[in-house]
Amino acid sequence: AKEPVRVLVTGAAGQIGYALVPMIARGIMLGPDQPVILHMLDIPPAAEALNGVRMELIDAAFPLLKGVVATTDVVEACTGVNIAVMVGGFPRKEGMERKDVMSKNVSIYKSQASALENYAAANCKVLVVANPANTNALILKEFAPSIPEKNITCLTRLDHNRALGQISERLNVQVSDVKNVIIWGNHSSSQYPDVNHATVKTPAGEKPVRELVKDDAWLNGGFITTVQQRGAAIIKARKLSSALSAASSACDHIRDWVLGTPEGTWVSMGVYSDGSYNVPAGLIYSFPVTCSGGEWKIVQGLPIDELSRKKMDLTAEELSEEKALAYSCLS
Ligand code: NAX
Repeated sequence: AKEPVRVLVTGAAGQIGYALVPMIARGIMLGPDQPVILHMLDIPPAAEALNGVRMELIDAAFPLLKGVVATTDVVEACTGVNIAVMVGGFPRKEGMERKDVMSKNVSIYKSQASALENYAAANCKVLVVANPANTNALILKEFAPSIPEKNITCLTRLDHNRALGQISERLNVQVSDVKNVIIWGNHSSSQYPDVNHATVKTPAGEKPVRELVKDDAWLNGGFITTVQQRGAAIIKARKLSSALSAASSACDHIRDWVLGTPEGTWVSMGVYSDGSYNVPAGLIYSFPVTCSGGEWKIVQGLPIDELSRKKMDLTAEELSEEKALAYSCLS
């Protein structure tokens, strides 16, 4: 039998946490033969709710779940974890300045970085979900220097999956037959959802999405804004932000990272830029990646047209500004 993997979920008493922990305990994240021990962290005002989640996990009698740590102590939460899914953060409230929200998250991610640095298992893989996801991940990287930078990522897989979903709806094809969309840049409305390399499996072989959709105005306009604004549309409809889709995408992100992407398929992940595609090095930026042996690699050599270049640069600029704002909160 496999040794259990310890998975940390911060903000576990929140809405995404509530959708995510049962998925992890059922093997959706790490596979149906991989036992897990869940570490759940939240803050003292949510301690009672967190304990309720712990009780429900026990009540669900998940065969793969070998233990639950539910705590408000960041050291206890981080100790020995192999995977850390960072969902906890300070949300933007009406009337708050961007700088004030940033400053709260910078201080949260700085201190949780130190706890992971000192107490997580060697080679711990980190996925930041909480917004501003890319910049929180960057702060975490800065303050956990002994964690390899390749191990620190942020979630743009939800945006990626939203793009697959839009193409599938538009063409009336199975979403599992659509692949290789790309989310470039920030997990914000400046992101660039790119279909230039995306394909659909048809009885006559793989066809480019552009050839099948036959509507470049939509692909360069309405499609992009729908994906960029989907989070806001969910809030409008549900009066709550995306939770089940965010949790499911977080499982997809970790599963593909650990177990590998299928041959010929890439996914989008926010990773530390090495300057690929002339994206400034030193930002956490979403790229197309393939994964194998527990490591991601940026897909190289894709041709980039002029429209794409502009959109990729625009979202990089926003990330550089966020980075500067985050650093200004440190001093
Ligand atoms: P909730 O407000 O329901 O839950 C957040 C939880 O985090 C709360 O239980 C809160 O007590 C806890 N928390 C706050 N500070 C903490 C700290 N210092 N340590 C540990 N826990 C702490 O929000 P939810 O809807 O679950 O969303 C969580 C985060 O995901 C938000 O930042 C949200 O913006 C972000 N999202 C990111 C997405 C992505 O694709 N990257 C999509 C979904 C989501 O909007």
